[in-house]
Amino acid sequence: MKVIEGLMAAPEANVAIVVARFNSFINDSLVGGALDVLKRQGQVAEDNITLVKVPGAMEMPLVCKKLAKSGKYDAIVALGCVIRGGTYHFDLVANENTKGMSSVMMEFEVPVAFGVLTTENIEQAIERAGTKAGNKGAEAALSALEMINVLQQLD
Ligand code: INI
Repeated sequence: MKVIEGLMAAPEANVAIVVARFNSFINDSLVGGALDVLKRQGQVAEDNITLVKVPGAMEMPLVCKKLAKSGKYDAIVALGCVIRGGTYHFDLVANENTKGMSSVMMEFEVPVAFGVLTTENIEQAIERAGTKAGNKGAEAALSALEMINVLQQLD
């Protein structure tokens, strides 16, 4: 049986992190978790990590598309947080964000790790940004590292 699976170290990789400014108090913790994983587990060189800040989750797919299209990055880690409010706005932003980023991944064959929280309230967001439910930024970075290595083996 042939098994293809990714290691977590990717010392030669170039990785972009795209982060939304909206809900930045949550997103900053997601970035911290992602950087920690990329550097300590992935052994990705600091110089090979690019951080791009965008206004909100709605703008993330376009920037992910430009980065993927450039051919410069082995993976993109998308970090943000959409918190439900009193209106339908949450669904629009969350749906467009998810749809847009998954279409970038399929079109350009560059993994876009999904570290965008979609929560009912601020408490749920805090729980997932480095407290009792872990750090979804760190988890997204881990999946980016694994995908870089899986895709390398498939190429
Ligand atoms: N952007 C987010 O990243 N999270 C949110 O929770 C959010 N809400 O709820 O409004 C949000 N809105 C801004 C949106 O992403 C765009 O930046 C804005 O509409 C300008 O295009």
